[in-house]
Amino acid sequence: MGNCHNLSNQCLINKAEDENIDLVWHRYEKMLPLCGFGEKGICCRICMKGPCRIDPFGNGPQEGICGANADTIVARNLVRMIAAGTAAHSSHGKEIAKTLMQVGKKTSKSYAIKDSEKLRAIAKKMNISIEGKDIYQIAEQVAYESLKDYSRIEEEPCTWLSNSITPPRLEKLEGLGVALNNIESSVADIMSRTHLGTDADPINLLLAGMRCAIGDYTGMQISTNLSDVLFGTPEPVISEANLGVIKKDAVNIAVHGHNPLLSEIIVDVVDEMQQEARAAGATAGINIVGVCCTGNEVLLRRGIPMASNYLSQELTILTGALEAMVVDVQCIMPSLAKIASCYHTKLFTTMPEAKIPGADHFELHDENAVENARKIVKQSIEAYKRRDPNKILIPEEKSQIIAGFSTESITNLLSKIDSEKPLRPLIDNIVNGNIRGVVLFAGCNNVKITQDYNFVHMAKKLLENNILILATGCGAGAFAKNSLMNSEATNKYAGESLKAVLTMLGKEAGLDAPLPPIFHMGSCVDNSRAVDLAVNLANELNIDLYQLPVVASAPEVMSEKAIAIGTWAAGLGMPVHIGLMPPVGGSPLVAEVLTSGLKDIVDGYFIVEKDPLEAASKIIHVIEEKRAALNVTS
Ligand code: NFS
Ligand code: SF4
Repeated sequence: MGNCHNLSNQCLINKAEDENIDLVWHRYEKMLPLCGFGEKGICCRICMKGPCRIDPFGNGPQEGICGANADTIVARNLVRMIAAGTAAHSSHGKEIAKTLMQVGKKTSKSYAIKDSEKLRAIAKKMNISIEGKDIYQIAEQVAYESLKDYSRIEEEPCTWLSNSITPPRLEKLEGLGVALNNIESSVADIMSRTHLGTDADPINLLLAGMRCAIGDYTGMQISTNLSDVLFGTPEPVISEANLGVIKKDAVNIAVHGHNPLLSEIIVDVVDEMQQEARAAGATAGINIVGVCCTGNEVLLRRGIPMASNYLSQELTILTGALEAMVVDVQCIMPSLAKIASCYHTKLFTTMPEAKIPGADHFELHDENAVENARKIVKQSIEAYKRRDPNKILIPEEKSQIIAGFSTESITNLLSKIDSEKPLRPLIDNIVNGNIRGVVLFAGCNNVKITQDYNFVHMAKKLLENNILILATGCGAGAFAKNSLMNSEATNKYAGESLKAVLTMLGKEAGLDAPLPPIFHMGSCVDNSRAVDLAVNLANELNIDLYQLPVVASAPEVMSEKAIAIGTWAAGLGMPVHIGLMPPVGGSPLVAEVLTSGLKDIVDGYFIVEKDPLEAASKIIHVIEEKRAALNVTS
């Protein structure tokens, strides 16, 4: 089977070729060369006089039929990407808030409050009085106030924005008119102003894009915090990652997508159905594995192993040992249906807004969630009996991981060292230079880059330079799969002073080994956790976010959601590294604003660098600059 070693993921790509199955990499090859106009963002399909495209070399048309030039077209396209990303993330949060509302009203059949302590803390943060209220009344009110962030008419900033960032940052965003009052109207505003013949000013468009992206951030805060209330706040947990977590003798079910409303229920019903699976011949019972951010959600809260991040999702089916893939929303390749049809694998869609031709649709509503989850598991057990043993090839690769680094779990751990001021030990170690700075890795995989390569190579260099890493989304998936989230990785890759800190913290945690050098904070919406940590640090130091030696990075950026995240991260003051140029190259003006002009307005800005080692060097440079400005250069 070609040149694959130790049954690696590559073996499955070879297997696909042997079986004449196209995977994402093959489809990419067939797509080359990619459309240069699209890549530069200078094609416009906004009205039917077009499509129009601007000649980037200056020989052909320099304006569309309506007169829109490259700057207008690029800015319009970009902010529409932000709007789509924001819509995706924040509708996820809205579903969670609506579910919490039902729980509060005691009308939910499938969900309950798992973390009432967090619920009370949230109420306090939202200025909701809890005097004399029971937990359900508090839940209802928290849900109500959160849902207001999607519907507010009054011109005041969203609650989850104003209660979660530093005071100077809020003031700055308000001054710029980007501290939005309503997430959904910020999306609608983008669609409206980018309609033909409305906003033609690239700067005005970009500002609206920033406001919408801040809405993306707000929706993430809601997603993370209310999910914690319903499903529990993550605590450190040991698990495994990579395709090797798929078990030969188990009924393997992958949960894929983003919203924990589905995957939590699947995990719940599995316990009662283990016997049935064994009776069907699966001696190892039922094995749930995660893909993409839904995978991250159940990994952090339930210790469910992670099979794959975005780009290798198809490979889970190629193992021939996956009975079912259950998907909810976002980042699900439609190709899964066709690939599943070449195997015994069932593909289940579960959300009304995300159907895939060829999949079986079991819609998950509060009234029937448990019942439908059981049906899905039952059909997966049935599928097990149809497995073709000749088609099974499970890679051996898997890594041990420690995940579950919520802001709360990090703070709890630190409070063992200083119970009065838990953040102090972290701050002291940043100030004395043992930890030079912090990089938050987020975002996707992109087929334009060898999967996980940039994440891994950047991380190794940053760790060597005593920079602590936080990770979410498919970035976290990349590190988990590549053995960078365990104690051994600290010993192997962390610079001396970072290693000493992590070893000390590991001891405090009762681990007898260092903490991992990269903290897995969760799914993409859990970028809010990293912001919370940074905001707490900044508040403790009485400074604003941009002054911290903190940088965000999405080296294999791909989705519209990632564009939204990058934009708000810059809006909150962070330098944001991205490994690929977004489709803005056709407007030197827009590109200049994003990589430089933005800095004067919001302190944050984009650094575009594809080469991982070069990117790491640039980040280190920025971190040292920030340290110097803070006067902590030791
Ligand atoms: Ni984030 Fe998570 Fe992954 Fe990218 Fe998609 S799964 S929400 S968008 S590809 S990191
Ligand atoms: Fe062309 Fe203008 Fe229509 Fe876009 S909006 S397709 S640039 S005419």
